[in-house]
Amino acid sequence: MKFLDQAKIYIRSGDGGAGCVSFRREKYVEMGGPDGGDGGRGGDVWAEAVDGLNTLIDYRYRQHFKAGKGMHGMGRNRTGQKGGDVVLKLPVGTQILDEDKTTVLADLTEPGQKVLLLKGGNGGFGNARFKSSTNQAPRHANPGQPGEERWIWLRLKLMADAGLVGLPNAGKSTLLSAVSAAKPKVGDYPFTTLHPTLGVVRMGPGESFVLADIPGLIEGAHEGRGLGDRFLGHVERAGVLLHLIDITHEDPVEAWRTVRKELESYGGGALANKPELVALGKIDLIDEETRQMVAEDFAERTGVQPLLLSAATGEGTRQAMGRLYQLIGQQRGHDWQERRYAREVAALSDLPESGLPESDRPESDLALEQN
Ligand SMILES: Nc1nc2c(ncn2[C@@H]2O[C@H](COP(=O)(O)OP(=O)(O)OP(=O)(O)O)[C@@H](O)[C@H]2O)c(=O)[nH]1
Ligand SMILES: [Mg+2]
Repeated sequence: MKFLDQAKIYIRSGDGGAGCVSFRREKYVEMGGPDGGDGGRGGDVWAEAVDGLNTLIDYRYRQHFKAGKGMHGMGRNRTGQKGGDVVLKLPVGTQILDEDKTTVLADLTEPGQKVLLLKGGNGGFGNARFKSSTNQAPRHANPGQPGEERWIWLRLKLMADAGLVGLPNAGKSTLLSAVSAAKPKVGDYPFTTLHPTLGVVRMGPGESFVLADIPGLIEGAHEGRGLGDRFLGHVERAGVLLHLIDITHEDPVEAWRTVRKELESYGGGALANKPELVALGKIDLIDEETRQMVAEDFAERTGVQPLLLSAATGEGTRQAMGRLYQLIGQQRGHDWQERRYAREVAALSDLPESGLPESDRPESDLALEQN
């Protein structure tokens, strides 16, 4: 599925229907009086968060959404029918922003959450409403109110529990594919990953967390270098970060500092303050003794004790996931897993047997059990 994390769309609520001018006309009933009905209300525009979506790609192909108009009122006191609503189905994690792209109008963080974006216009009163003792035959009805319109931005910030960050080629995507059933593209060149991928890491029965792999960061990413820092939004909601560094990098400390600097320049410190786990990866490429030396040197110079792992052989990956899982728990409070699990079960019960997402098939546990 193609990935798109922002889209600009036009929305319009329906016009209200006009009220009607009509008089009761029936055999043997003289001067039947006014019986013009009210116009129907215009349709509303709603946004709803739904599970099972993780891209806004649908909104690239269609950008205009208009709710239905209310029908006009009719004689014999018939009210016009209400216009049809429009419900925009959006992935959980979508923010709705004003046209200026800074004011947040709504943030959809829970599946099923529904917000009213534009209200339909009211229908006009029919002439039956204007009847009074002094005017028993009003020849007057109201027009319906027009609907409202506006342009809005949709911006998706994926809902991950932990985010993978690091320089390009550090091995982030390889690690994600080793610990989850996700299959991100892996390549021996920088910027293999062009958009974020989520994977479900299973820790035990009913225990799992979502790990997000994003494109690599380079120095100056916050000024738009490389792929820039625009994908960092996808780890903004994560509780913790896993910072992966290639142990064969000529200076792992320098690599760490480069990425830290980018994290600090992003969004007023939203990421720099998150708990960060540092791991030196690709340890299969060097011998035991050198690994320890590099790790010690790293700890001495930075004050951070790195974990050691290899996504290729699986060494150390299980421990790293365990540590991450523990940190997420501390960050999110004791019942976060129950809340997540309940959500997952609710999402699955809506799917037909063959429609299970890949990450929920039993094979997804294998990668971890092998370690
Ligand atoms: N030997 C060894 N090679 C690895 C390991 N992990 C990743 N690699 C290799 O390193 C290269 C880069 O891996 P990716 O997973 O694409 O790196 P990335 O961090 O996702 O890179 P970007 O998407 O460009 O940011 C690939 O050739 C991988 O096969 C590992 O644990 N051991
Ligand atoms: Mg990658």
